[in-house]
Amino acid sequence: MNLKVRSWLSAVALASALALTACGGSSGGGTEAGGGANLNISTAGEALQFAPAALSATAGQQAKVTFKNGSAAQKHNWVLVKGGDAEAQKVDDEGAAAGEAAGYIPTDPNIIASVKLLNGGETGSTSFAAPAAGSYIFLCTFPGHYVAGMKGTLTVK
Ligand SMILES: [Cu+2]
Repeated sequence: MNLKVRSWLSAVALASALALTACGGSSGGGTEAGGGANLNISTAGEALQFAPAALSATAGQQAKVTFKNGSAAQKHNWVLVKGGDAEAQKVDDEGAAAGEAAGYIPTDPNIIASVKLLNGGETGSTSFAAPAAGSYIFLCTFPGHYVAGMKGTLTVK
């Protein structure tokens, strides 16, 4: 190996070391650190209601929803929808059509996030990036529950 090649290799090694240092430095300043929202929700006992029925988050924030089915006997899920009552009703109808094998959760472009169908006493969770500022409906798509009032609002600021 001649001197010219050797010095070139040293330069490459040095550049690599500097690049690694630079990467390490910038990742420490990430916006993700400790910025997530942990949102806990349950049901109002055996009632077909979420408790609380209002959640809030900040746009773009990583949100984790942990849903505990507080009922002993009823199955429930948690589905967050983009849009208004019409979109929520459509998702509810599609959920019923999807059936229990799908956890009553359909494939619909307006679904932002969901927690699977839970048996009584079970807990499930979902993580997602909070959408743009606005008001979003969440509902349980187990047949008959949304119509009975099993819904709530996620307010994104
Ligand atoms: Cu339900």
